[in-house]
Amino acid sequence: MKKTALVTGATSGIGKATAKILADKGFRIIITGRRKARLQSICQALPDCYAMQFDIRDRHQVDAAFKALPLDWQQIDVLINNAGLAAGLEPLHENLIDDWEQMIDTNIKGLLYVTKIVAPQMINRQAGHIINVSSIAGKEAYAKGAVYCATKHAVEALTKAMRIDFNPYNIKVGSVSPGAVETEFSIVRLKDPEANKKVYAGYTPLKPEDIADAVAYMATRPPHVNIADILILPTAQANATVFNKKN
Ligand code: NDP
Ligand code: 8X3
Repeated sequence: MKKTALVTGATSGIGKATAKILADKGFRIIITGRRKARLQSICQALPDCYAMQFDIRDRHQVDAAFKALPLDWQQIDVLINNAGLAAGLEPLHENLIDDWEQMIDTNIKGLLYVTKIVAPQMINRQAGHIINVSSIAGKEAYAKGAVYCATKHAVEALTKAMRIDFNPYNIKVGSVSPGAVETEFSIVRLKDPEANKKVYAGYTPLKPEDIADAVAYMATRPPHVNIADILILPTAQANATVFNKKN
C-alpha cells in the first residue's frame, strides 16, 4: 500500500518541491497552505493528492481542516513540518512586533498545532515519521535575525524533544537544516518582490529541489534507520554569514 506524506507550506519553494519528489517516489501527498489557487494547481499536477487550506497560525482552522479529511486520507505516515517564514531583517530593537508574532506563531506554534493532531495517530499505529524543516538559523544566531533564529532554535529543541517523547512508539523524528535556498523566502522576509536579485547575487544558492532530495532520502530509509539531521549549505556558504560572493 502507498504511504501518505503530508507537507505543510507546499504552495511554494521547499514544500512544493518536496511534494513533487515524494509523489515521484510513490507517496500519496497531502499539501497545505493559505493560497487556494496554488494548492489546487499543484495538487492537480500530482497523481494522488489532497489539498488542505488553512492558516497554520490559527489552531481552529487547523483543527477544522484535519476534521474534514476524508477517511482514506486520514492515515499520515510521514509529516513534513515545512511551513515557515522570516519576517524582517533588522536589529531586535528595530523589529516590528507584528513580525515577531508572525514568525513565532507560524514557525513554532503552527508546527506544534499540526504535530499535536498527527502524532497521536502515529502513536496508535506505533509507526510514523516526522521531519521538521529547521535552518542554519537553528544552529547559529546572526545579526538582524534574532527572532527568526530563535524560532529555528526552537524547531531544533522540539525535534530533539519529540524524538525522545515519541521514542517508545517507534516514530522517527528528524530535521533538515538548509542554508540559503532561492524560494519566496527572501521576498517574504524583505517584503520586496525583487529581493532575490539582491540576496542571491554573486553566488549560486541552493534550489528547493536540493532540500526536497534530502527530505526524500530521509523518508525512504529502511525502518531501522532514522536520519536525525541533515545540514545542507550552498558550496559558496561557509556558515550563517560567510559567503564566497563574486563581484
Ligand atoms: P517559501 O516562502 O517559498 O514557502 C513558504 C511556505 O510556507 C509557503 O507554502 C507558504 O504558503 C507557507 N506558509 C507560510 N506562512 C503560512 C501560514 N501562516 N499558514 C500556512 N502556510 C504558511 O519559503 P521556503 O520554501 O524557503 O520555506 C520553507 C521552510 O524552509 C520554512 O520553514 C523556512 O524557514 C525554511 N528555510 C528556508 C530557507 C531558505 O533560504 N529559503 C533556509 C532554511 C530554512 P502560503 O503562503 O500559501 O500560506
Ligand atoms: C533561512 C536561511 O540564513 O536566511 O533559514 O537564516 S537564513
